[in-house]
Amino acid sequence: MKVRFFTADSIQIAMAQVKNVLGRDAIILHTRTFRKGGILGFFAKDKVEVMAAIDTPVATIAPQKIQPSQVPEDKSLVGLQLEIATMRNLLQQVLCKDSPQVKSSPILDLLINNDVELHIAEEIIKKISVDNASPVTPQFKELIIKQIKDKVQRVEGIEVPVVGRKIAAFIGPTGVGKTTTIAKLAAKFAIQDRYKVALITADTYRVSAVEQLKTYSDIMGIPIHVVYTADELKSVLDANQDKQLILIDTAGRSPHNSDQLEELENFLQVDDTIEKHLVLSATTKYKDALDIVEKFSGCLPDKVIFTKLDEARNIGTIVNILYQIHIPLSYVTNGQSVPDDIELVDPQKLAQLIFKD
Ligand SMILES: Nc1nc2c(ncn2[C@@H]2O[C@H](COP(=O)(O)OP(=O)(O)OP(=O)(O)O)[C@@H](O)[C@H]2O)c(=O)[nH]1
Ligand SMILES: [Mg+2]
Repeated sequence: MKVRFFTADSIQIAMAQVKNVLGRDAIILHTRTFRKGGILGFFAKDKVEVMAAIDTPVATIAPQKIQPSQVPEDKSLVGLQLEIATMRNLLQQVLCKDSPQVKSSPILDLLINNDVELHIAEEIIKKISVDNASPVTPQFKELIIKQIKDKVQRVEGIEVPVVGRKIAAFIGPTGVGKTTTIAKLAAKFAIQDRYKVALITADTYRVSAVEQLKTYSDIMGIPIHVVYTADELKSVLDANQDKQLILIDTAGRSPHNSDQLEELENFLQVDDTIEKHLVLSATTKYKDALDIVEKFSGCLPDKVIFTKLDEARNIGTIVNILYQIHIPLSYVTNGQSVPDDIELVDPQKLAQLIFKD
């Protein structure tokens, strides 16, 4: 094995030198970048050093004998080959990233610009078996929309039973739109569909929170109950047996406050028929949204509502969440207007928003 070092201004130039001197079969053993030249650190240039080797003697270089000490004794040949293969892979990855010859992928770029996570974008592209360099044609757009649409496994809004009643609670972090969403749904079910509806608010942290829902309940002529404890919730539920739909508002909880989350879990355990809608804002960054989903999972949410689609730059967070968790969606909201800005999720319409610009 012949080992040589090559130093150049870029990895591409160094690799060209490796190919020229050692030929196409050369193996890359190691690469490093370092700064060279300059005065007191100024004007120094980035340099790349590549350590490469070839198994057979090459005519263009003087024969060199490798000392046995250069090969670690405790390493088998297979071990060394594996190590070399790993290094070669790593280097190829670096080259693929930096090399201008590598074809860019317009579809990948498009998904990533829409804040779809890299591995999810790659998964989508793999599924539609598109060539890396393909432009974003209408056909590919349709295929991507279909992929995303298919990830919306189920859509289940609030279904009021013919006999008995439905109790739905809305949980989630602060300010995502829980109370506003409840007001929109209350208007739909009580005024439009003429069901017997009652509201309960457990958000007693702020006086204004109770006032907020009370204002809507007054306008719509729907009864509202304020509860401070789980026992009070139980009594109010017992006293409202005649209602067909009961909507429960809860105080926004920080996903990082485990005491608050535990309190919410216990509160909702009062009645195991309570359907829990986790409310997430489409404007939340994906990692934060994932954190929220994980932290609220103790409350066993049944469905997810995405709010503020009108404010979100894209639906990247929604797509990423759909690929990470398998939970039915219920509603999306797209504005502050009560009662208009809410609709049941339409998977096709939602998926199409990936290309809204
Ligand atoms: N743009 C937009 N704003 C919304 C939407 N839904 C709610 N909002 C606004 O978001 C703000 C917070 O809404 P709330 O309903 O009070 O949120 P919340 O989750 O109940 O907040 P807390 O009770 O404090 O946890 C209000 O200004 C709403 O008008 C929506 O779909 N789009
Ligand atoms: Mg609220």
